[in-house]
Amino acid sequence: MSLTVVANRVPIRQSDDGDWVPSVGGLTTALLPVLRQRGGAWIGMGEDPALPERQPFPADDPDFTVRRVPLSQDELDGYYYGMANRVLWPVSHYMIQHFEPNPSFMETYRSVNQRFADAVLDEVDRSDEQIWLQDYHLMLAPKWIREARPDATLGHFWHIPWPAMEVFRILPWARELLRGMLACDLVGVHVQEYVDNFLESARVLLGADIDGQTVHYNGHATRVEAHPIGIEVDRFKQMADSDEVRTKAKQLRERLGTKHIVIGIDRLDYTKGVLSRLEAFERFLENNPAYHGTVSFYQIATPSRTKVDTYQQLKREVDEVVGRINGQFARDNWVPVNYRYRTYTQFELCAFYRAADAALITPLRDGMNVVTQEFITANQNGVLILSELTGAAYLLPEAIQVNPYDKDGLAASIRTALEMSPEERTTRLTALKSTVEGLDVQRWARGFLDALHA
Ligand code: ADQ
Repeated sequence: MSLTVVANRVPIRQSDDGDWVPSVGGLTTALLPVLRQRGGAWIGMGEDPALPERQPFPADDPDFTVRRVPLSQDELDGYYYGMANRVLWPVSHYMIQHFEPNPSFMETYRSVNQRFADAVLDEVDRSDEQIWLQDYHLMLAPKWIREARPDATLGHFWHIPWPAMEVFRILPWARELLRGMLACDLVGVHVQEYVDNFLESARVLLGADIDGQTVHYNGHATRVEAHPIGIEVDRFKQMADSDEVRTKAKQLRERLGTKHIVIGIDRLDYTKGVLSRLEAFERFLENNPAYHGTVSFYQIATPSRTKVDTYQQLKREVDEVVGRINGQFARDNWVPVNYRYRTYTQFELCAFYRAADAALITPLRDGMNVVTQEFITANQNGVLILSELTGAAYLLPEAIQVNPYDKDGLAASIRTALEMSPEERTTRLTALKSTVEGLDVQRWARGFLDALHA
């Protein structure tokens, strides 16, 4: 049975010598082997104008097709920068202050989703194929696919939180969007809380019948299930264990020269809690003068959605807080906050994970957060401080869990982490590693597709 994956982005990029190669990322790694084995297609918007609209991949011995849905600048502005980034993202993360309900965004979102649906219908000619849509960019496409192919097998994985019904209903188009999702046979989310929120949204907003975890609406049944995503555990283990990473980690420790290193690694996004984390570190320094000169906080932020004003504003605020903390506390041979605004390779990230005594992963809301799993896999004896407002928190009770809005609590947790006995660190990290091993991303993909088949 072949597979058609529909995602915002395509899974390939052009290398320096002009060849098309798989891009790096959990989703690509999980799904490319399935596509290679079964054949089918990957449909995405493909921002790179050099990408042909349709190309067999890999070029020398093709297993599947990569298809691009080319979007005009206006379409990109309305569908992606507008509806996805300024409407669905903030509402799903409970950050209503960033919500911009502009009807023209929704209008473009409808037409772009229609174009994705048309591309699917064009690629998929047999009803026994599985069609797997990804994420909040594609809530309406399932409905149009279903109308044209009533017997299609349609799955959808939602990578961000599905918010509480009372928050979801803030969207002026909540019912229309839900009806789009309910054309699927299976909707997957990371954790049970999001399953419950989805079911409640369907029950209250559409009057759908709920039977266990199945929604009956308009003559169609949609199962809603938790399938927590993982990382490529083996590859991260190997990278973290390589000589290159060990050497880099050692060099980093020597360069920073402090007894303790605490790290934060995120896309620069207001949901990730970078600002409040920095302020908590500032509070930690205020409350614990004995630690001055002994701790370095290393925050890496990868640029993200840089065309959206709120993200530009966030960047300015982060620059300012870093400057303020270093201005107040730095002294000869000690810079308390090391901040890098750039993208690193996974090897480089592994060196940071390995060098750290503690990771501060404190999103204000996060569907799962896989940086958590990368840290757990690559690190050998550190402490994880984790926001309780992430999907990951449901799965990782051995982390020190914090409320990211509680600055004093967060500051206190840094001290707890640095003073934790080696035995307790080991016990906690061993338990965390064992959970993360079970969440492997290939297993996640197989689990979802098997459930869709069932
Ligand atoms: P994201 O919001 O992107 O994903 P996350 O799960 O944290 O969030 O993944 C970020 C990825 O980017 C990680 O693989 C990390 O290594 C990488 N990254 C971060 N900073 C980087 C840097 N400076 N340089 C290079 N790489 C960097 C969405 C949801 C999450 C959900 C995932 C998967 O918002 O909640 O976990 O999808 O479903």
